[in-house]
Order: sequence, then structure tokens, then C-alpha cells
Amino acid sequence: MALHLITGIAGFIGSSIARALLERGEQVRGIDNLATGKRENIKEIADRIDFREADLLDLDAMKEACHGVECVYHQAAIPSVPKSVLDPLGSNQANVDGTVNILIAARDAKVRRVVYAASSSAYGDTPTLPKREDMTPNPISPYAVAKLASEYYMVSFFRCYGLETVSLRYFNIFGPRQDPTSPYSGVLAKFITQMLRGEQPTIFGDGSQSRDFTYIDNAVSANLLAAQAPTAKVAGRVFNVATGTRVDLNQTFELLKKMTGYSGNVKYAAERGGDIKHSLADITLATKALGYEPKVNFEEGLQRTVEWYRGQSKAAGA
Ligand code: UD2
Repeated sequence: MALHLITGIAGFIGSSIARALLERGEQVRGIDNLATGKRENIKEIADRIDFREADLLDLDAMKEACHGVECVYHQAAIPSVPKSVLDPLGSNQANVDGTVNILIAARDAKVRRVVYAASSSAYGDTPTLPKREDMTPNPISPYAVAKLASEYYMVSFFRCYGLETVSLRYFNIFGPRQDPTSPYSGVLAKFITQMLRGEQPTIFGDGSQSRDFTYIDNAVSANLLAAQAPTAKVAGRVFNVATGTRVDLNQTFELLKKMTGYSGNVKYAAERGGDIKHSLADITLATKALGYEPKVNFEEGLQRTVEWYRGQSKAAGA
């Protein structure tokens, strides 16, 4: 039984990785500053994890957190394109300085491997689809630049210090527990909760923008595989984590109408600054090196997510 550290454990992805590790009988420690993460997300596992309320920018706390740890899953971030456009300094501090801190702490504690939540936003708006890891990055938003800079730090710490690092470029991860309440929340969490309440969702732009929306279970399995894959195959490398398919927002809205029972229309508003038009991954590399396969497709994931939010709203109303 090894000890695993999850940064951002109270977030939607971090808490999902925690549950999967516990199911495997592993020991879990987690840090979160609760800026966007919520205690609610780790409530039912609270007595089985070593939770520490701490900020990535607190290097001493990170060093303590890394003590005795086998693998770090670095999920903590301020994950929003529009928020970073409004506050590039805040995005840089959390998403770059925070990463350097956890890398220093992991290196000094002789952690075996760090798996990092990188972002598909690194590819930017280049016309070629699908996106492959060997393409030249072209980030647009400060968020995308910060996530990419941290990827480069991952590579640097492998090359300079021999710390095994693996970057997983997440493509729009969604699923239960994703926070729908902020204006910066992911589009699916927002749309599902709005439509279940009978509220009109807003599409920024004409709705033809497309995404390789990836259900949370796929991201969790990629993390577990990345933590265990042979060093020669993964250390210092970057992998897409996605499904290899895409849907546009208009199609998604139509699907959600059926799943939620919402009978109204969608509102269209101005395109969002820093947005990219199309996103689709080539997942060949992750398949070959990690043995990764998307187990839950978009529609199935969407259905499960709708059911989860429906259950939440029933519980809240009960
Ligand atoms: C980016 C990354 C994603 C992840 C995420 C973290 C890309 C392709 N993806 O997601 O991997 O790192 O950042 O935040 O860069 N939208 C609406 N109405 C709304 C909300 C959003 O139309 O109420 C649109 C939005 O303008 C965009 C699309 O939905 O075109 C997806 O937006 P998002 O915020 O869910 O995620 P995105 O693609 O910025």
C-alpha cells in the first residue's frame, strides 16, 4: 500500500482520483486551499484520507505534504480561460508558481513520479485536427500559457533532476461533482443544472464550436495508468487524454434537451474572448504508451452526469 498525494483533492477531478485510489486499497493524502474545491466533494471519504488545507504557494506545507509519498497527482489549479483573461497574474501564480513549488517539494522528498493535469488549451486555435502531441503548441489565453509553462517545468524537472513526470493534456473533462455555480464553470455542468431547473442556457458564439468532451472516469483511469506505466515509456512525456470524438455546442444542447426534459430554446451571446473554435484529440500515443482507452463515451457520460445532477437537486429539495 503506497502513499499518494493529490493536489486539489477537494476539486471534481482530484476527489474522483482519490475515490479510485481508495477503492484500490491505496493510502491517500490530499491538499486543497478550498478556493474552488469544496469539502462536500470529499465528505464521504474524509475519514479515510489525510486531508490538509494548504495552498500550493506555501512551499513548507508542500514539503511536508510530499513526505513519504510515492506518487503526486497534481490537479490543483485555477481552471478557467475567461478567469485568466481577467486575472493573468492570479492564473500564473496558481498555475505556474504553484506547480514549481510542488515539483521542488516532490524532488526534495524523492517522490517517484508526478502526474500533472495539463490542458488541451495548449494547442490553441490551429486548424489541423485532430491534435497530436508532436504539434507545435499555440496557446491563446493566459490560462493556456500557464498550463503549458507548467508542462515544460514537468519536462525540465525530469531532465535536470531525474524526477519522473508525466503530463496528461485533459480535453474538457466533465462529470458528477463539477462545480456548476461559477460564471467560469465548465459548459456542461452549467447547461445541465440550468436546463434541469428550466432555466435558459446561453451559448457564447453561434454554437458551432466543438469539443472532445471527456467523461471523468476516462481521466481517472489515465491518471492511474500514468502513475504505473514503465519509466522508459512515459517519464518526461506528454499525452492527450480524450475520447477522439467531438461534438458542437448546438448538438450538445439538443442532446441535453432530450436528457433533461427542458423544452425551451437556447440564447446566443457574443463569443468569449480567448476561446478556441474546435478541439479534438488524437489519442494514439496514450493508447500505445499507457494502455489508455476511453471506457465511457460522450453520450453515456452525459447521461450519467445528468442523472447525478438530477439526484442532487432532488436531495436538495427533499
Ligand atoms: C478549456 C480547455 C479544457 C480545460 C478547461 C478548464 C480547450 C479546448 N479546453 O476549456 O481542456 O483545460 O479550459 O477550464 O481549451 N460556453 C458557452 N456557454 C457557457 C459556458 C461556456 O457557450 O455558459 C462555451 C465557451 O465559450 C466555449 C465552450 O462552451 O466555447 C467550452 O467552454 P468551457 O469553459 O466549458 O471550456 P473550455 O473549452 O474553455
